[in-house]
Amino acid sequence: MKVFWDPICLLHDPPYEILSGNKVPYFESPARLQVIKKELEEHPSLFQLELTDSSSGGIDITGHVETVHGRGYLNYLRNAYDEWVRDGGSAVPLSDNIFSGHRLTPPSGRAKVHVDSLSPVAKAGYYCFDLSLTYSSAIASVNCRNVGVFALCRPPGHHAGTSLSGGYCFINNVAVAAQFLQGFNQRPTDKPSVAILDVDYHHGNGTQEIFYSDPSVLYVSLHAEDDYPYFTGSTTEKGINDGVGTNINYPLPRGTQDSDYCAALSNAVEEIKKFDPGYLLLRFFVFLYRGLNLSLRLIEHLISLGVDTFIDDPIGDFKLSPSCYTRIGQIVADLGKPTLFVMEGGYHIEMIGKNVRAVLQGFEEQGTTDVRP
Ligand code: OKP
Ligand code: ZN
Repeated sequence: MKVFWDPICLLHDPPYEILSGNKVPYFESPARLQVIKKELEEHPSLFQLELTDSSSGGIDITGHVETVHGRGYLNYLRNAYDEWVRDGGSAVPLSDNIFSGHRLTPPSGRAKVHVDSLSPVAKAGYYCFDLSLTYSSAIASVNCRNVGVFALCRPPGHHAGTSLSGGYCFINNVAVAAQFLQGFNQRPTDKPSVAILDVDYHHGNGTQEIFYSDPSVLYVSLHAEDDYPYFTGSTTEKGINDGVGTNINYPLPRGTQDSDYCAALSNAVEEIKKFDPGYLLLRFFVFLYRGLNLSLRLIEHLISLGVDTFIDDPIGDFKLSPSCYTRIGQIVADLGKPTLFVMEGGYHIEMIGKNVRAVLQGFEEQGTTDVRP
């Protein structure tokens, strides 16, 4: 499996966050990415890490990001830190709870700022959203022989809506990738469908909002009921207008363990199969392409991969064991389609690498046996 990462994803490094009124070290740390990277590098026969070269330019991702996020919001993200400091604010990098107050400042009517002229921290604030990484992963994924591709990125994205950031998230990586893949796979007549399966502990309110009225994107989420972000994720949220039926939530109680989780995940996978009438046909072609050693793959499944469902996660309240992550990968592989995994949450530093590897390895090994004649 190809894994794409970029050192710019390490730049975003706030010193602390406020949790229940207490000042605590920032859980969404660069160490998360380092640990996962190290774990995957130790298994070179399974994972091939590739550096995305975002600094040398090449691909302009702005247009793709703008299909998901409002221009005013993006300008705000670019300019917020400078304006904050100029206005006498603390030079300590902004934490997400301050960013979530974005509606306090008018997002439009600002002068364009050249990224090069921004302060180092503001630059980090601009670049570290992993736009290039996810975009490059999407490109690479369609050219790659492997059935699975992993975008090893941070900060996570699934709480970021069209004009809203929160929960460590600023740019919705999986949404940008989904829109990109729809454009890339475009046939003259119809817009291809994609499915996003979100297995992070938290509900992806941002991804849900972005595609809520879009019938071409199925969003399916498993998450903790009554936990952050608190106001979204119920089973009654099914989409709106043309998008009714293409948003499916599986809220699960705190304390959920392996067996209940996997049962819900299997149901979610069945819903994705139902959404896709071409499922059996494509499964055949995946096999055929492999046999013919063709490299073309159309990615239609995206996984928002969070491992904060782990029993010892410091902010999640599920009780999944390490072995459950292999199982999650196997159940996802049962969809039998080329899949892009995009990193979301997971905050237990000692186990985050092993749990992520287990999902990817479970997917890869199951997928391999699956398409063998
Ligand atoms: C991001 B992702 C709970 C505070 C939660 C933000 C959590 C963001 C999670 N008292 N703080 O979905 O992993
Ligand atoms: Zn999460």
